[in-house]
Amino acid sequence: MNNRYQWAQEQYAALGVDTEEAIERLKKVKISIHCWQGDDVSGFENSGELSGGIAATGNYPGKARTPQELMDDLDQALALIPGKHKISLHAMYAITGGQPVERNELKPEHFAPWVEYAKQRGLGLDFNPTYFSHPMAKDSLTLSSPDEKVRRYWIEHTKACRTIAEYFGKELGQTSVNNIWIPDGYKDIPADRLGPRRRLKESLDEIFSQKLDPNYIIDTVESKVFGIGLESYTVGSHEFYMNYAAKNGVLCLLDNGHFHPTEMVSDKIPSMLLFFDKLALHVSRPVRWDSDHVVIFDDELKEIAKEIVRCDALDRVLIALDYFDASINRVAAWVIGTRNMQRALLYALLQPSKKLRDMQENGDFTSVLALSEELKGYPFADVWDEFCARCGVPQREAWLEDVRRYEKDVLSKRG
Ligand code: RNT
Ligand code: ZN
Repeated sequence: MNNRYQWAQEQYAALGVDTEEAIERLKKVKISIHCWQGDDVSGFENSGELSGGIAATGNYPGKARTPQELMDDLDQALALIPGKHKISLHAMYAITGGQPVERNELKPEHFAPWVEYAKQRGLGLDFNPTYFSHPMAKDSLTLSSPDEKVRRYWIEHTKACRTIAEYFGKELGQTSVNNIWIPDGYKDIPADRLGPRRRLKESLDEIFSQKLDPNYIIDTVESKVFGIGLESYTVGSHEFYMNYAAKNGVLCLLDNGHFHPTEMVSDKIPSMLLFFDKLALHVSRPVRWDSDHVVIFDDELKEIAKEIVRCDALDRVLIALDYFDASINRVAAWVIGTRNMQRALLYALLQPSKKLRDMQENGDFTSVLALSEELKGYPFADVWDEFCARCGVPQREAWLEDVRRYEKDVLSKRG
Protein backbone atom coordinates (compact mmCIF):
# COMPACT_ATOMS: atom_id res chain seq x y z
CA MET A 1 0.00 0.00 0.00
CA ASN A 2 1.56 3.30 -0.97
CA ASN A 3 1.27 6.70 0.70
CA ARG A 4 -0.83 8.15 -2.04
CA TYR A 5 -3.42 5.42 -1.62
CA GLN A 6 -3.51 5.91 2.15
CA TRP A 7 -4.03 9.61 1.69
CA ALA A 8 -6.79 9.00 -0.88
CA GLN A 9 -8.43 6.53 1.49
CA GLU A 10 -8.56 9.24 4.17
CA GLN A 11 -10.03 11.80 1.81
CA TYR A 12 -12.81 9.44 0.81
CA ALA A 13 -13.37 8.26 4.38
CA ALA A 14 -14.10 11.87 5.33
CA LEU A 15 -16.97 11.72 2.83
CA GLY A 16 -18.16 8.43 4.26
CA VAL A 17 -16.81 6.40 1.34
CA ASP A 18 -14.88 3.20 2.00
CA THR A 19 -12.22 2.73 -0.71
CA GLU A 20 -11.50 -0.84 0.42
CA GLU A 21 -15.12 -1.78 -0.13
CA ALA A 22 -15.07 -0.09 -3.55
CA ILE A 23 -12.00 -2.09 -4.57
CA GLU A 24 -13.50 -5.36 -3.38
CA ARG A 25 -16.75 -4.72 -5.22
CA LEU A 26 -14.97 -3.80 -8.43
CA LYS A 27 -12.90 -6.99 -8.31
CA LYS A 28 -16.09 -9.02 -8.68
CA VAL A 29 -17.39 -7.23 -11.78
CA LYS A 30 -17.00 -9.14 -15.03
CA ILE A 31 -16.86 -7.25 -18.28
CA SER A 32 -17.74 -9.14 -21.44
CA ILE A 33 -14.88 -8.33 -23.81
CA HIS A 34 -15.84 -8.51 -27.49
CA CYS A 35 -13.53 -10.70 -29.57
CA TRP A 36 -14.28 -8.74 -32.76
CA GLN A 37 -12.05 -5.78 -31.87
CA GLY A 38 -9.14 -8.12 -32.63
CA ASP A 39 -9.81 -8.55 -36.34
CA ASP A 40 -12.12 -5.71 -37.42
CA VAL A 41 -15.22 -7.96 -37.26
CA SER A 42 -13.81 -10.31 -39.93
CA GLY A 43 -14.40 -13.74 -38.38
CA PHE A 44 -12.90 -17.00 -39.59
CA GLU A 45 -15.17 -17.79 -42.54
CA ASN A 46 -13.26 -15.85 -45.20
CA SER A 47 -16.56 -14.19 -45.98
CA GLY A 48 -14.98 -11.10 -47.50
CA GLU A 49 -16.74 -7.85 -46.85
CA LEU A 50 -18.30 -6.71 -43.62
CA SER A 51 -21.98 -6.09 -44.30
CA GLY A 52 -25.11 -5.31 -42.31
CA GLY A 53 -24.68 -1.55 -42.16
CA ILE A 54 -21.69 -1.56 -39.82
CA ALA A 55 -18.11 -0.59 -40.70
CA ALA A 56 -14.60 -0.87 -39.26
CA THR A 57 -12.35 1.82 -40.66
CA GLY A 58 -8.55 1.94 -40.71
CA ASN A 59 -5.85 -0.56 -41.58
CA TYR A 60 -3.40 -0.61 -38.72
CA PRO A 61 -1.01 -3.52 -39.28
CA GLY A 62 -1.14 -6.77 -37.34
CA LYS A 63 -4.76 -7.81 -37.25
CA ALA A 64 -5.49 -11.37 -36.11
CA ARG A 65 -6.12 -13.75 -39.03
CA THR A 66 -6.51 -17.10 -37.33
CA PRO A 67 -8.03 -18.48 -34.12
CA GLN A 68 -4.56 -18.84 -32.64
CA GLU A 69 -3.62 -15.25 -33.43
CA LEU A 70 -6.86 -13.94 -31.98
CA MET A 71 -6.38 -15.98 -28.82
CA ASP A 72 -2.77 -14.83 -28.47
CA ASP A 73 -3.83 -11.20 -28.86
CA LEU A 74 -6.60 -11.63 -26.32
CA ASP A 75 -4.10 -13.14 -23.91
CA GLN A 76 -1.87 -10.12 -24.27
CA ALA A 77 -4.79 -7.78 -23.61
CA LEU A 78 -6.07 -9.83 -20.65
CA ALA A 79 -2.63 -9.69 -19.05
CA LEU A 80 -3.01 -5.91 -18.81
CA ILE A 81 -6.64 -5.76 -17.72
CA PRO A 82 -7.31 -6.14 -13.98
CA GLY A 83 -9.67 -8.94 -12.88
CA LYS A 84 -11.32 -11.99 -14.47
CA HIS A 85 -13.76 -11.45 -17.30
CA LYS A 86 -15.81 -12.97 -20.10
CA ILE A 87 -15.11 -13.10 -23.82
CA SER A 88 -17.96 -12.35 -26.18
CA LEU A 89 -17.83 -14.43 -29.36
CA HIS A 90 -19.76 -14.19 -32.60
CA ALA A 91 -20.90 -17.24 -34.58
CA MET A 92 -18.50 -16.22 -37.38
CA TYR A 93 -15.63 -17.14 -35.03
CA ALA A 94 -16.44 -20.86 -35.22
CA ILE A 95 -13.33 -23.02 -35.47
CA THR A 96 -14.13 -25.60 -38.13
CA GLY A 97 -10.68 -26.86 -39.10
CA GLY A 98 -10.76 -25.23 -42.50
CA GLN A 99 -14.05 -26.92 -43.43
CA PRO A 100 -16.82 -24.50 -44.36
CA VAL A 101 -19.86 -25.07 -42.12
CA GLU A 102 -23.18 -23.40 -42.87
CA ARG A 103 -24.27 -21.09 -40.10
CA ASN A 104 -27.52 -22.96 -39.66
CA GLU A 105 -25.51 -26.12 -39.03
CA LEU A 106 -23.14 -24.81 -36.40
CA LYS A 107 -22.69 -27.06 -33.39
CA PRO A 108 -21.06 -26.80 -29.96
CA GLU A 109 -18.09 -28.81 -31.26
CA HIS A 110 -17.18 -25.88 -33.54
CA PHE A 111 -16.54 -23.83 -30.43
CA ALA A 112 -14.80 -26.49 -28.34
CA PRO A 113 -11.39 -24.81 -28.72
CA TRP A 114 -12.88 -21.57 -27.36
CA VAL A 115 -14.32 -23.44 -24.40
CA GLU A 116 -10.91 -24.98 -23.77
CA TYR A 117 -9.34 -21.53 -24.01
CA ALA A 118 -11.84 -20.08 -21.54
CA LYS A 119 -11.56 -23.01 -19.12
CA GLN A 120 -7.79 -22.78 -18.92
CA ARG A 121 -8.03 -19.10 -18.03
CA GLY A 122 -11.11 -19.12 -15.82
CA LEU A 123 -13.07 -16.94 -18.24
CA GLY A 124 -16.75 -16.96 -19.15
CA LEU A 125 -18.09 -16.92 -22.72
CA ASP A 126 -20.97 -14.96 -24.20
CA PHE A 127 -22.35 -15.43 -27.69
CA ASN A 128 -23.86 -13.63 -30.66
CA PRO A 129 -25.47 -15.19 -33.73
CA THR A 130 -23.98 -13.54 -36.83
CA TYR A 131 -26.60 -12.17 -39.24
CA PHE A 132 -24.26 -10.15 -41.46
CA SER A 133 -21.35 -10.71 -43.87
CA HIS A 134 -23.19 -13.63 -45.44
CA PRO A 135 -24.95 -14.26 -48.79
CA MET A 136 -28.15 -15.37 -47.03
CA ALA A 137 -28.45 -11.89 -45.46
CA LYS A 138 -30.15 -10.98 -48.72
CA ASP A 139 -30.77 -7.23 -49.06
CA SER A 140 -29.81 -6.90 -45.40
CA LEU A 141 -32.87 -8.84 -44.31
CA THR A 142 -32.68 -11.90 -42.08
CA LEU A 143 -35.29 -12.78 -39.43
CA SER A 144 -37.74 -10.31 -41.00
CA SER A 145 -37.19 -11.32 -44.61
CA PRO A 146 -40.25 -11.78 -46.83
CA ASP A 147 -38.33 -14.64 -48.47
CA GLU A 148 -39.33 -17.66 -46.44
CA LYS A 149 -36.14 -19.55 -47.30
CA VAL A 150 -34.03 -16.71 -45.98
CA ARG A 151 -36.09 -16.27 -42.83
CA ARG A 152 -35.93 -20.04 -42.15
CA TYR A 153 -32.17 -20.09 -42.55
CA TRP A 154 -31.73 -17.41 -39.91
CA ILE A 155 -34.24 -18.97 -37.53
CA GLU A 156 -32.22 -22.18 -37.76
CA HIS A 157 -29.01 -20.24 -37.23
CA THR A 158 -30.39 -18.61 -34.09
CA LYS A 159 -31.58 -21.95 -32.71
CA ALA A 160 -28.12 -23.41 -33.34
CA CYS A 161 -26.55 -20.45 -31.56
CA ARG A 162 -28.76 -20.77 -28.51
CA THR A 163 -27.66 -24.39 -28.18
CA ILE A 164 -24.04 -23.25 -28.39
CA ALA A 165 -24.55 -20.57 -25.73
CA GLU A 166 -26.23 -23.12 -23.47
CA TYR A 167 -23.21 -25.38 -23.97
CA PHE A 168 -20.90 -22.50 -22.94
CA GLY A 169 -22.95 -22.02 -19.80
CA LYS A 170 -22.80 -25.71 -18.90
CA GLU A 171 -19.13 -26.17 -19.64
CA LEU A 172 -17.94 -23.06 -17.88
CA GLY A 173 -20.39 -22.93 -14.98
CA GLN A 174 -21.24 -19.33 -15.83
CA THR A 175 -24.40 -18.18 -17.56
CA SER A 176 -23.79 -17.28 -21.18
CA VAL A 177 -25.55 -14.29 -22.75
CA ASN A 178 -26.82 -14.99 -26.27
CA ASN A 179 -27.47 -11.64 -27.92
CA ILE A 180 -29.59 -11.22 -31.03
CA TRP A 181 -28.80 -8.25 -33.21
CA ILE A 182 -30.03 -8.28 -36.81
CA PRO A 183 -29.17 -5.67 -39.45
CA ASP A 184 -32.66 -5.71 -41.00
CA GLY A 185 -33.87 -2.38 -42.32
CA TYR A 186 -34.40 -0.19 -45.35
CA LYS A 187 -32.43 2.60 -46.96
CA ASP A 188 -35.47 4.60 -47.91
CA ILE A 189 -38.91 5.15 -46.47
CA PRO A 190 -40.66 1.78 -46.52
CA ALA A 191 -44.14 1.26 -47.88
CA ASP A 192 -44.86 -1.20 -45.08
CA ARG A 193 -43.40 -0.82 -41.61
CA LEU A 194 -45.66 -3.36 -39.97
CA GLY A 195 -45.06 -6.45 -42.11
CA PRO A 196 -41.33 -6.81 -41.44
CA ARG A 197 -41.87 -6.30 -37.72
CA ARG A 198 -44.64 -8.90 -37.67
CA ARG A 199 -42.30 -11.36 -39.39
CA LEU A 200 -39.52 -10.59 -36.90
CA LYS A 201 -41.95 -11.18 -34.05
CA GLU A 202 -42.98 -14.52 -35.53
CA SER A 203 -39.35 -15.54 -36.00
CA LEU A 204 -38.55 -14.71 -32.39
CA ASP A 205 -41.62 -16.53 -31.12
CA GLU A 206 -40.49 -19.65 -32.90
CA ILE A 207 -36.90 -19.27 -31.67
CA PHE A 208 -37.86 -18.76 -28.03
CA SER A 209 -40.50 -21.50 -28.05
CA GLN A 210 -37.56 -23.75 -27.32
CA LYS A 211 -37.08 -23.42 -23.56
CA LEU A 212 -33.51 -23.62 -22.33
CA ASP A 213 -32.14 -23.63 -18.80
CA PRO A 214 -31.77 -20.04 -17.54
CA ASN A 215 -28.86 -21.15 -15.38
CA TYR A 216 -26.90 -21.62 -18.58
CA ILE A 217 -28.26 -19.12 -21.08
CA ILE A 218 -29.71 -15.62 -20.95
CA ASP A 219 -31.37 -14.35 -24.13
CA THR A 220 -31.04 -10.68 -25.04
CA VAL A 221 -32.32 -8.64 -27.98
CA GLU A 222 -30.41 -5.56 -29.22
CA SER A 223 -32.26 -2.67 -30.80
CA LYS A 224 -30.93 -0.09 -33.21
CA VAL A 225 -32.02 3.13 -34.83
CA PHE A 226 -30.21 3.04 -38.19
CA GLY A 227 -27.35 1.45 -40.13
CA ILE A 228 -25.21 2.51 -43.09
CA GLY A 229 -27.42 2.06 -46.14
CA LEU A 230 -30.34 1.37 -43.79
CA GLU A 231 -30.99 4.91 -42.72
CA SER A 232 -34.76 5.21 -42.91
CA TYR A 233 -36.09 2.20 -41.09
CA THR A 234 -34.83 -0.43 -38.66
CA VAL A 235 -37.08 -3.43 -38.10
CA GLY A 236 -35.68 -4.17 -34.63
CA SER A 237 -36.28 -0.75 -33.12
CA HIS A 238 -36.12 0.02 -29.41
CA GLU A 239 -39.92 0.03 -28.96
CA PHE A 240 -40.18 -3.24 -30.82
CA TYR A 241 -37.68 -5.06 -28.64
CA MET A 242 -38.59 -3.43 -25.35
CA ASN A 243 -42.17 -4.58 -25.77
CA TYR A 244 -41.12 -7.95 -27.08
CA ALA A 245 -38.77 -8.51 -24.15
CA ALA A 246 -41.29 -7.38 -21.56
CA LYS A 247 -43.93 -9.77 -22.84
CA ASN A 248 -41.73 -12.77 -23.55
CA GLY A 249 -39.33 -13.06 -20.65
CA VAL A 250 -36.18 -12.15 -22.55
CA LEU A 251 -33.90 -9.20 -21.81
CA CYS A 252 -33.13 -5.99 -23.65
CA LEU A 253 -29.63 -5.09 -24.66
CA LEU A 254 -28.97 -1.38 -25.02
CA ASP A 255 -26.03 -0.33 -27.18
CA ASN A 256 -25.24 3.31 -26.51
CA GLY A 257 -24.48 3.88 -30.20
CA HIS A 258 -28.02 2.87 -31.13
CA PHE A 259 -30.03 5.88 -30.03
CA HIS A 260 -30.47 9.43 -31.21
CA PRO A 261 -27.40 11.49 -30.35
CA THR A 262 -28.93 13.39 -27.43
CA GLU A 263 -30.66 10.32 -26.02
CA MET A 264 -28.64 8.78 -23.19
CA VAL A 265 -28.53 5.13 -22.20
CA SER A 266 -27.53 6.14 -18.66
CA ASP A 267 -30.98 7.65 -18.16
CA LYS A 268 -32.67 4.48 -19.39
CA ILE A 269 -30.93 2.17 -16.90
CA PRO A 270 -33.11 2.83 -13.81
CA SER A 271 -36.31 2.66 -15.85
CA MET A 272 -35.34 -0.67 -17.35
CA LEU A 273 -34.32 -2.04 -13.95
CA LEU A 274 -37.71 -1.21 -12.49
CA PHE A 275 -39.39 -3.52 -14.98
CA PHE A 276 -36.79 -6.17 -15.83
CA ASP A 277 -34.83 -8.51 -13.65
CA LYS A 278 -31.66 -7.74 -15.61
CA LEU A 279 -30.44 -5.43 -18.34
CA ALA A 280 -27.64 -5.98 -20.85
CA LEU A 281 -25.43 -3.27 -22.31
CA HIS A 282 -23.13 -2.86 -25.27
CA VAL A 283 -20.90 -0.07 -24.11
CA SER A 284 -19.56 1.76 -27.12
CA ARG A 285 -18.67 5.33 -28.14
CA PRO A 286 -20.65 6.91 -30.92
CA VAL A 287 -18.91 9.94 -32.43
CA ARG A 288 -21.62 11.83 -34.37
CA TRP A 289 -23.06 8.46 -35.42
CA ASP A 290 -22.86 4.79 -34.40
CA SER A 291 -19.14 4.85 -35.12
CA ASP A 292 -18.01 2.31 -32.51
CA HIS A 293 -14.96 4.25 -31.33
CA VAL A 294 -12.93 2.88 -28.42
CA VAL A 295 -14.63 3.56 -25.08
CA ILE A 296 -13.04 6.49 -23.27
CA PHE A 297 -13.52 7.86 -19.76
CA ASP A 298 -16.09 10.44 -20.83
CA ASP A 299 -19.15 11.87 -19.16
CA GLU A 300 -21.63 9.35 -20.50
CA LEU A 301 -19.45 6.41 -19.49
CA LYS A 302 -19.25 7.81 -15.95
CA GLU A 303 -22.99 8.41 -15.94
CA ILE A 304 -23.70 4.84 -17.09
CA ALA A 305 -21.43 3.51 -14.35
CA LYS A 306 -23.02 5.79 -11.75
CA GLU A 307 -26.50 4.55 -12.60
CA ILE A 308 -25.43 0.92 -12.35
CA VAL A 309 -23.87 1.54 -8.93
CA ARG A 310 -26.59 3.85 -7.57
CA CYS A 311 -29.25 1.32 -8.54
CA ASP A 312 -27.18 -1.25 -6.65
CA ALA A 313 -27.28 -3.28 -9.86
CA LEU A 314 -23.72 -4.49 -10.40
CA ASP A 315 -25.15 -8.01 -10.54
CA ARG A 316 -28.18 -7.08 -12.66
CA VAL A 317 -26.55 -5.12 -15.45
CA LEU A 318 -24.62 -7.34 -17.84
CA ILE A 319 -21.84 -5.15 -19.13
CA ALA A 320 -20.36 -5.96 -22.52
CA LEU A 321 -18.18 -3.86 -24.80
CA ASP A 322 -18.84 -3.27 -28.47
CA TYR A 323 -16.47 -1.17 -30.55
CA PHE A 324 -14.05 -1.82 -33.38
CA ASP A 325 -11.29 0.56 -34.31
CA ALA A 326 -8.97 -0.66 -37.07
CA SER A 327 -6.87 2.51 -37.08
CA ILE A 328 -4.88 1.84 -33.89
CA ASN A 329 -3.16 -1.10 -32.23
CA ARG A 330 -6.04 -3.52 -31.64
CA VAL A 331 -4.65 -4.99 -28.42
CA ALA A 332 -4.30 -1.48 -27.04
CA ALA A 333 -7.89 -0.77 -28.08
CA TRP A 334 -9.10 -3.68 -25.94
CA VAL A 335 -6.99 -2.60 -22.97
CA ILE A 336 -8.01 1.06 -23.16
CA GLY A 337 -11.73 0.39 -23.46
CA THR A 338 -11.93 -2.32 -20.82
CA ARG A 339 -9.81 -0.44 -18.30
CA ASN A 340 -11.96 2.62 -18.89
CA MET A 341 -15.13 0.68 -18.19
CA GLN A 342 -13.62 -0.51 -14.92
CA ARG A 343 -12.24 2.94 -14.15
CA ALA A 344 -15.72 4.42 -14.58
CA LEU A 345 -17.20 1.79 -12.26
CA LEU A 346 -14.59 2.60 -9.64
CA TYR A 347 -15.31 6.31 -10.04
CA ALA A 348 -18.98 5.52 -9.43
CA LEU A 349 -18.23 3.24 -6.46
CA LEU A 350 -16.31 6.11 -4.86
CA GLN A 351 -19.24 8.51 -4.99
CA PRO A 352 -21.02 9.27 -1.70
CA SER A 353 -24.25 8.18 -3.34
CA LYS A 354 -26.39 8.21 -0.22
CA LYS A 355 -25.24 11.67 0.76
CA LEU A 356 -26.03 13.00 -2.71
CA ARG A 357 -29.41 11.31 -2.75
CA ASP A 358 -30.32 12.82 0.63
CA MET A 359 -29.40 16.25 -0.66
CA GLN A 360 -31.69 15.74 -3.63
CA GLU A 361 -34.54 14.50 -1.45
CA ASN A 362 -34.16 17.61 0.69
CA GLY A 363 -34.32 19.82 -2.36
CA ASP A 364 -30.75 20.98 -1.85
CA PHE A 365 -29.73 21.05 -5.50
CA THR A 366 -26.98 23.59 -4.81
CA SER A 367 -25.15 21.04 -2.69
CA VAL A 368 -25.72 18.24 -5.21
CA LEU A 369 -24.09 20.31 -7.94
CA ALA A 370 -21.29 21.63 -5.73
CA LEU A 371 -20.31 18.23 -4.33
CA SER A 372 -20.66 16.43 -7.68
CA GLU A 373 -18.23 18.89 -9.22
CA GLU A 374 -15.74 18.80 -6.34
CA LEU A 375 -15.77 15.00 -6.47
CA LYS A 376 -14.17 15.22 -9.90
CA GLY A 377 -11.02 16.48 -8.16
CA TYR A 378 -10.91 13.74 -5.53
CA PRO A 379 -7.91 11.37 -5.72
CA PHE A 380 -9.76 8.52 -7.32
CA ALA A 381 -6.80 7.87 -9.66
CA ASP A 382 -4.77 6.79 -6.63
CA VAL A 383 -7.41 4.23 -5.76
CA TRP A 384 -7.35 3.04 -9.38
CA ASP A 385 -3.57 2.63 -9.24
CA GLU A 386 -3.92 0.64 -6.03
CA PHE A 387 -6.59 -1.54 -7.65
CA CYS A 388 -4.32 -2.26 -10.62
CA ALA A 389 -1.41 -3.09 -8.32
CA ARG A 390 -3.50 -5.47 -6.24
CA CYS A 391 -4.74 -7.18 -9.40
CA GLY A 392 -1.16 -7.60 -10.60
CA VAL A 393 -1.41 -5.50 -13.74
CA PRO A 394 0.71 -2.48 -14.70
CA GLN A 395 -0.27 0.90 -13.32
CA ARG A 396 -1.12 3.90 -15.46
CA GLU A 397 0.33 3.94 -18.98
CA ALA A 398 3.04 1.40 -18.12
CA TRP A 399 0.90 -1.27 -19.83
CA LEU A 400 1.60 0.35 -23.19
CA GLU A 401 5.23 -0.79 -23.04
CA ASP A 402 4.03 -4.40 -23.01
CA VAL A 403 1.76 -3.78 -25.98
CA ARG A 404 4.61 -2.13 -27.88
CA ARG A 405 6.88 -5.09 -27.17
CA TYR A 406 4.16 -7.48 -28.37
CA GLU A 407 3.67 -5.35 -31.45
CA LYS A 408 7.35 -5.52 -32.25
CA ASP A 409 7.76 -9.23 -31.51
CA VAL A 410 4.45 -10.56 -32.84
CA LEU A 411 2.06 -8.20 -34.61
CA SER A 412 4.59 -6.57 -36.93
CA LYS A 413 5.59 -10.00 -38.26
CA ARG A 414 2.09 -10.69 -39.61
CA GLY A 415 1.97 -10.22 -43.38
C1 RNT B 1 -24.29 -3.41 -34.60
C2 RNT B 1 -24.45 -3.92 -33.22
C3 RNT B 1 -23.86 -5.26 -32.96
C4 RNT B 1 -22.49 -5.43 -33.58
C5 RNT B 1 -21.76 -6.67 -33.13
C6 RNT B 1 -20.62 -7.00 -34.02
O1 RNT B 1 -24.68 -2.11 -34.75
O2 RNT B 1 -23.98 -2.99 -32.30
O3 RNT B 1 -23.85 -5.50 -31.59
O4 RNT B 1 -21.68 -4.35 -33.33
O5 RNT B 1 -22.64 -7.71 -33.01
ZN1 ZN C 1 -23.87 -3.61 -30.25
